[in-house]
Amino acid sequence: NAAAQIIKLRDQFRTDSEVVSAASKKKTQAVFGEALPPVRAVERICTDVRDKGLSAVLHYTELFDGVKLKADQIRVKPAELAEAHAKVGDDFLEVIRQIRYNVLQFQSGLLHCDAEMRVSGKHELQVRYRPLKRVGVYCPGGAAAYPSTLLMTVCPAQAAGCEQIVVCMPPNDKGAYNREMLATCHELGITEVYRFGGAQAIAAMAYGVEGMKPVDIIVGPGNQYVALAKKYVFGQVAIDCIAGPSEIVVLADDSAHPDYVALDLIAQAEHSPGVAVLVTWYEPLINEVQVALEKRLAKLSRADLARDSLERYGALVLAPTKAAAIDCVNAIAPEHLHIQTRDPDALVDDIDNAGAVFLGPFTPVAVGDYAAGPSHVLPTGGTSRFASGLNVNDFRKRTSILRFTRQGLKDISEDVVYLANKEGLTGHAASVELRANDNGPAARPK
Ligand code: HSO
Ligand code: ZN
Repeated sequence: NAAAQIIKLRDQFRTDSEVVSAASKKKTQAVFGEALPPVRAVERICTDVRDKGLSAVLHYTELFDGVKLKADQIRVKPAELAEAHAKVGDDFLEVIRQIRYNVLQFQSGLLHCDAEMRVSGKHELQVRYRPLKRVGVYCPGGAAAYPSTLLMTVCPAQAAGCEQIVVCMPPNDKGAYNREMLATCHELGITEVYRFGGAQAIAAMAYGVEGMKPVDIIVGPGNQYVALAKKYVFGQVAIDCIAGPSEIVVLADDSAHPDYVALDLIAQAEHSPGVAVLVTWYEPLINEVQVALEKRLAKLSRADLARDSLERYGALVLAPTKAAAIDCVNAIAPEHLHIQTRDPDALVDDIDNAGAVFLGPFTPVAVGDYAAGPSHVLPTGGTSRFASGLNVNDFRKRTSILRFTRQGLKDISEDVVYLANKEGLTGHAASVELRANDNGPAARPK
């Protein structure tokens, strides 16, 4: 029941996009002259950018971000990137380098290998992977600046061997005017950085605009408009996922330290909004965590944001049994699951749905968010039922390669001809029969 309630609360994010709320009315009335639900507003922005190009991007940047950019200000100049890098300080760069190393090492270890086999002992099949050529990374600049998100999106693409990586960030002090963000781009070797944010940035990357070629895949988190725009342009380009608010479920028993649990919940709740849920079958922990939350929130800089998330999307769930607790986690299918029990290994096999699982008291989600190696771009909103976190192979595509010999073709031809004729596609059948019945030279006679 608790799971059902949490899922309902969380689904609100999806249904919100289809209704005209007070907030969306105010926003869209001013921009479009009529009240639109977010999903319709995003459709308008994307088609406008597709049809009118850069002028539409600049128009929406002015209306939504309140920044009037000239065409020559949209791309961050190489000198600006170099200057940010020179001024940011060695401490910062050393951290970025170390994390980059961790992420590259992990992601490189995941690369799928090309494969080769003979099927039915005759024909030769291969699978070959190639990197996508041009990647678009979106980095949000709303609640905070996120150099970590640059690392967690750019490094997997680099491990895949992608040649061109483009970064779009909103034109503000958390985005494309932020020293750490620009310095991180420079450190990672990114030279194409644009001052676009929101749905207009996603559309610009998908369709291309004057001065910016279209990309093959768009990755990275963002607000509701960004998420809806990615959904809209999917098909024109690939996307990683439709990212919603951060989520954590802590699965704990009587061994869990209430302060540890409380801070893990707070850490995702401070994303504002963040979904933070404790599931336990040890009743006293509920109260203990409640007390610990109050104590910890009192000392926190983003306490108001965290408190707001916890009130709206937080829950402390008492499950009747351990098995019921596991069912609850699988039903929620969280982005992050942190197992804080005496023997986490004994539980992890029963978890079917989670973007990332953190085992034991010394593996807080924050280590995954910042430094461990797996990307922190993970499936949210219950999508870990079918989706996975961003990884190096998302930046590669697969091509199958086939080769038959004359005998191999003869052997398979009957099946092909039979099924092609059943489908009424006699041209298909004929293309095989011609060869199977031909014992002459394979090449055209000179
Ligand atoms: N927890 C976020 C990622 C993040 N945390 C960035 C800190 N910075 C993803 O769910
Ligand atoms: Zn986080």
